[in-house]
Amino acid sequence: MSYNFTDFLQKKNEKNLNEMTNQEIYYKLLEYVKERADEKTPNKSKKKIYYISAEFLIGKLLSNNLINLGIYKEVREELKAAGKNLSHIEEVETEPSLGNGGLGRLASCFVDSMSTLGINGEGVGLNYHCGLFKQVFKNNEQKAEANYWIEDQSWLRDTNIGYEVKFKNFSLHSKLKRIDILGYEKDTKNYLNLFDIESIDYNLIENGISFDEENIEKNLTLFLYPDDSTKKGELLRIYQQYFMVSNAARLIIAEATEKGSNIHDLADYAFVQINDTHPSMVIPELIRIMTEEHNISFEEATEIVTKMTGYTNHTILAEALEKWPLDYLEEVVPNIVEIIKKLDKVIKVKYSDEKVQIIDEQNRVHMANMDIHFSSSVNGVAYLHTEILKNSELKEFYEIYPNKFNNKTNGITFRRWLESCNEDLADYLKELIGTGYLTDAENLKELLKYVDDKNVYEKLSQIKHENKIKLKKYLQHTQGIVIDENSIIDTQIKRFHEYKRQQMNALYVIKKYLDIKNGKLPERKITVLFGGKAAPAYIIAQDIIHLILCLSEIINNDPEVNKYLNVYLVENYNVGLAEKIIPATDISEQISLASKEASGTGNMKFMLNGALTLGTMDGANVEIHDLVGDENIYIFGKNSDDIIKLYETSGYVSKDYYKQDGIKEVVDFITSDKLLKVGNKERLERLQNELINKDWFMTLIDFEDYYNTKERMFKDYENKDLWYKKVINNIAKAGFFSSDRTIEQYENEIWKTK
Ligand code: 26Y
Repeated sequence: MSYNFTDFLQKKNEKNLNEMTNQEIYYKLLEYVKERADEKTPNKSKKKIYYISAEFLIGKLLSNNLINLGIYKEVREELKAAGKNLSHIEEVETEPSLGNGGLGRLASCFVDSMSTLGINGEGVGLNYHCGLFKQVFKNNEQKAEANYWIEDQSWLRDTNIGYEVKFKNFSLHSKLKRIDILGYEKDTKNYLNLFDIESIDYNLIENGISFDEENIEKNLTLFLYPDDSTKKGELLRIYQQYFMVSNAARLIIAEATEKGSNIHDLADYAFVQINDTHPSMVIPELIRIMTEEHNISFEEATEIVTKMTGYTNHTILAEALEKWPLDYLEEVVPNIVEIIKKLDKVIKVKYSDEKVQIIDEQNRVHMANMDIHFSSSVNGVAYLHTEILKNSELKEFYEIYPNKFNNKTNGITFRRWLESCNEDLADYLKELIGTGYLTDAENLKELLKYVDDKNVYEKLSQIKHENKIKLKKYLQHTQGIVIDENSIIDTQIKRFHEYKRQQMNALYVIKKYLDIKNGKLPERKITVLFGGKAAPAYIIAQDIIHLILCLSEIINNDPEVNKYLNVYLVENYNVGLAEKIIPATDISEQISLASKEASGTGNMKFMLNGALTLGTMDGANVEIHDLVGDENIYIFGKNSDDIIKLYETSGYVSKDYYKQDGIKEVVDFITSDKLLKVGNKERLERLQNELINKDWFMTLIDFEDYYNTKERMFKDYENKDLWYKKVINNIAKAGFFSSDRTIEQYENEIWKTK
């Protein structure tokens, strides 16, 4: 029954493979994979999970789908026989940019795992036509351009499903687009449901990513919520969020009704996981539909909705917890405001504590507070993060609802983050321990048998070296960057944010540069790689990007220094680049200020691909540390208790640290003549001033420990046996971070579809 790609082409009377261009082959593969996916039946169970998320950072899908269909190698061989190279064909695919970073990538790993585990669970989100901006560098600064990723032929499938969504001044008709989510070697599949409008108008885009923000009927799904620093930007986000959840609510009710629900029993048919507060309006929207259209009382509707929803928190940063002004909501969705006010009243009657109110004294709606009161589960995304939620950030809520709080440590799909991105390592693991780890990642522990085997060290180091060469070729050909495959590769790739402290890594680079200039030479060349975008409205993050680009210009062009140190910030970091950079990396930089990174998932990807972590005791680093032990990870810096106390007592004064030996000189270099010659004075001075006089994320407090720990790492790297023993320990313990484990916990402890 099963037919290969060549059979498919013959059946369609296509040209021979060797006569086709890579582009033509890509589109034929797309068709072929879609046809193969048609053979799979959607998962079925009475209860279905709706994972609603404003972001799904799915990455390219061709190779992942081929792997999940179990035909990756077969197709590659067919192409090879015709003189074609699958990896060149993969380059033809555009990368959807339906997300910012960790939260969106997590949602994508989760839909992959739900399909792989045969859980009836689907993603629901929006089909942003230009998604997140494309980053380009000009004059050592970040510029934003529109990223048109949707082509005539794509993984999106049209459906006949669509609903009427009513706003205050107009209605919009939605159109549902779907992407198949294939499980790993499964006969079943799920969908990623992306709602869209048909009236999108690309002509609204003026230049870069600026566009007419008021023309909602034509811009609703044009971009991934771009700028919330203005009222217009915030209103657009409210429109997007309501459009997303109103459609989700309609879909849920339609699918449940079809299966026989009378809506009173909707909680037996559906569970909604709310990914951060962006989809929170689904709670009042479901209550509104039940009361207005199904004759259910407000009390009963509230009870049903509470039972069928769960809220995941991804941050403790106050500025990321959404608080919508009531009058903004009035302007867009007055019907929802009525419900929110009723819910607020229920809480005001029960509790007097201002901290747990839904509507505060300034008439702002705290979306997270509404979620916590009116859902049945509240979870953090790593052990430490959940503890901080319970004991400090959401303490008042934890006292009211101790049983709602639970932890679900994040995970990553090993199909993409090992099998697909690091084939050589995956093949070698199979040679050593068989294929058991593919279905139960904990089986990676069997690698520990080889922890003292020098042949294994040798082979792992060869694979790493090969991956460095592959990365070199790729970066050379796409970005004109030439890295040295014999250098140690030290990588920090993630969104730019002060709490993630790329600025601390930049200070390290300055110190290393000064060391080299002073004759203190590293034993081996160091390549420092950065990648990441900064929100267009986030000035200091742009300044940090500017500093790194200036440093890279100076260092890479200085013949005295560039033999020992190279620094690159790759342009337009995205999922595809991560897949190439991670397998080539030796040092994984996870250096957030303790308590601030909820989990991190890059840390898990690096560990699985044989890099060692240089990190603070933050997010999931804490669990990596617990698993591998002190000797297999490089931990530095203050811990979260100390940091939380410092914030409470306002006990951190950056200037005190600035004055210390070894720090002042480094910070002063930011506005040295050398840098000002290639950089923008205003940006560099602003950043330096920030570090000396504010430093809200305490860069300077951890700098010395960071520098010393990194030096120790470089020294250990020179002892291959020591280093690769640690690498094996890391890969062997990475099984815990499979998103299959995370999803099994959601299923067993919250969703219970089976
Ligand atoms: C409100 C709006 C501006 C907003 C947009 C995007 C707020 C937050 C976000 C994205 C947050 C995010 O990506 N959080 C990350 O979630 C990951 C998955 O749980 C965590 O690993 C990571 O620590 C956290 O920063």
